[in-house]
Amino acid sequence: MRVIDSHTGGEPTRVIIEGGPDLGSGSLSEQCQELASNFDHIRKMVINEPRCSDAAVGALLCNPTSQKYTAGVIFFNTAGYLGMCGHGIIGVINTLAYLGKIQEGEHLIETPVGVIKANFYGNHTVSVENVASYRFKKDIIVNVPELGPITGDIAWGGNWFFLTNNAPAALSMENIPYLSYQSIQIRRVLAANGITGENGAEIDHIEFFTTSDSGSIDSRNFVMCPGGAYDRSPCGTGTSAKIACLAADSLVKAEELWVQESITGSTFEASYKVNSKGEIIPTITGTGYICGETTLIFQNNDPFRMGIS
Ligand code: PYC
Repeated sequence: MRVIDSHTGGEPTRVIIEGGPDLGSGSLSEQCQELASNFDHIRKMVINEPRCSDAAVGALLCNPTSQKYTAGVIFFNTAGYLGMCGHGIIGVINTLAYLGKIQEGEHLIETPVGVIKANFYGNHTVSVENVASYRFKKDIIVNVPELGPITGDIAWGGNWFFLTNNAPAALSMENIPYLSYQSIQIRRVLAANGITGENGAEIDHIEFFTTSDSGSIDSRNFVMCPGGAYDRSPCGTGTSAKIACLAADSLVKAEELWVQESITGSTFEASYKVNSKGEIIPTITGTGYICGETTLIFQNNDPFRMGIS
């Protein structure tokens, strides 16, 4: 199996370019179901240690349902499958460009949660016009052991987020282990109390946010992804969820620029427009860099052929 590794604002994406399973020609959510039901071992082999890690997001290129789409893509990580992945789309577009499969310009990419529009400007830079994003619930209070009451919003940006400015410590690199531990506690409390996204969907991303030290940056965040790894990038779907909350509170106007910084200091530029249905459509712009081209080898007698689960 051949993969290309890239990073977007420090967050890794691993794209399978050869040797992945054929998932047929159903809708992307049907193909994702097929992958999860019959080929979940492939996800584990590609993304789990020792061949990869908790920090990375994998991307399987699939048959799109229409020729107008440049590609279909299913994102996954060590914990399972992601509806969408903003940093991952930037990684996929840079990977396709590196392989000479796409040129600068607009590319429609199909994901299990909808079609997104990626604009490749060259020079590693990609804008992602995301799926419609919205705040589902405002000011939800959860009682977290050791922390007490934490107030946050539940929002959709292609994945489900609980967003709070009640960060348990400063959003700085030396606090990453503590922020990771407490964000996982919050996720557990949400699940234990039946607090979900719409239609009972699990809230699998927790986002702390605060102001930035830099005057040109609007917000700094820490995002805990499904599993135990934090996002090294500002998180495209998390920034979309944040933009949806800001729009709902009339704190950011349509087309206004919003700069989101990650815990590692990388940034995404964000803005939104309102479509004819009145929905918030965020656009996230960031850069991605290729950092590896690898043939993965799975020897028959390797006790960790399937990865460490
Ligand atoms: O950029 O949307 C994102 C993302 C989700 C999980 C990791 N990155």
